[in-house]
Amino acid sequence: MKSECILVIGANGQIGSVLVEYLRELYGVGQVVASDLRQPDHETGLFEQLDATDANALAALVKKYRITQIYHLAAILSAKGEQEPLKTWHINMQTYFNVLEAARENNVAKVFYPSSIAVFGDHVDTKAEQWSYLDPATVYGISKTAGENWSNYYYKRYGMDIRSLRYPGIIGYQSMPGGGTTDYAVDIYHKAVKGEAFDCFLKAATTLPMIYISDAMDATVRLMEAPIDKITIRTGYNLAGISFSPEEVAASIRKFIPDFQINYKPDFRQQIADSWPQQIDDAEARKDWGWRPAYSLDKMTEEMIAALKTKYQSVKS
Ligand code: NAD
Ligand code: AKB
Repeated sequence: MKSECILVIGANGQIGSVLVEYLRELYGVGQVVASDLRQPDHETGLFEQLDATDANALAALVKKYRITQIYHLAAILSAKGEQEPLKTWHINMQTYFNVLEAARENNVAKVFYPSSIAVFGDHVDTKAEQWSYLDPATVYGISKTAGENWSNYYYKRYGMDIRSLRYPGIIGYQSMPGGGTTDYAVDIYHKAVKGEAFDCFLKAATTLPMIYISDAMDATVRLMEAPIDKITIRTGYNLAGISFSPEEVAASIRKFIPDFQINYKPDFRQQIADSWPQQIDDAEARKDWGWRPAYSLDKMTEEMIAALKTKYQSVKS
């Protein structure tokens, strides 16, 4: 067991609730402090309520637990962010500045910053290369691009070990997404397993980059555990899993639930999706720290459906 003390900020969200368990298995239950604005539904280890916009409260937690690594997950995502752009900018940036400063002042050894495919915009035609131009169309994407640049600045200016992934849309059965444009790809499985038709807020052929939660966890820890000399990118690494459209995921679900039905009712999120690339080139992550995704669309669908069936059956009984 490694002697780390890890702080996860935004731990109750879609990624955090899975990542905390993953890190606790790896490092030990007592080595991971979960924190969030809200109390968790159930506590499985150390938890501290924290508003990460409060710099003093955040720094006090880092001191109290002698934190060695911070995973900073708190943010407002793309679709929700468009409802309140200035508030989104404030939360996404202020929380990150507080993390960077608390880490710098307290010699935190490593920081993880989750970036997103939302950093790309209209200048990417179909496939985003690592060094494609970044012209994000959403306030969320602008904040992620700025966050990446601040990560690089703190690395260069202060020598801090900050590592970052540009996550695609994350799909998992353990938790629900919190206001993104890729959320449909989680909701669709819940509706399918409950035997309900799904109203999709994107058009049938809208292809987006996605990744299964197990692959996302593997990539995150693989990046954070990589020897420091293997990390050549200090903004954010491109990361690819599986790209698919709503009609393709519906077809995959029908292999397991043949009568599944989907209707298309595009809303404001279509414009956000249209501004994002369809494919991601993650050659740098593969080369630098050996990244390889394990899940195909059908393999993910099979696992999602099996896990959600078990979940809903145990709720009934
Ligand atoms: P989420 O919305 O599900 O969870 C975010 C959590 O942060 C919530 O539990 C919320 O209560 C908490 N939070 C919000 N404001 C806070 C504050 N001021 N102080 C403390 N906690 C606060 O988000 P997620 O999907 O788990 O995403 C986690 C991170 O990964 C985000 O930075 C997001 O941008 C990034 N990301 C997510 C995806 C995805 O598909 N889920 C894709 C790309 C990047
Ligand atoms: C969103 O849709 O906002 C997120 C993301 C891809 O960053 N899932």
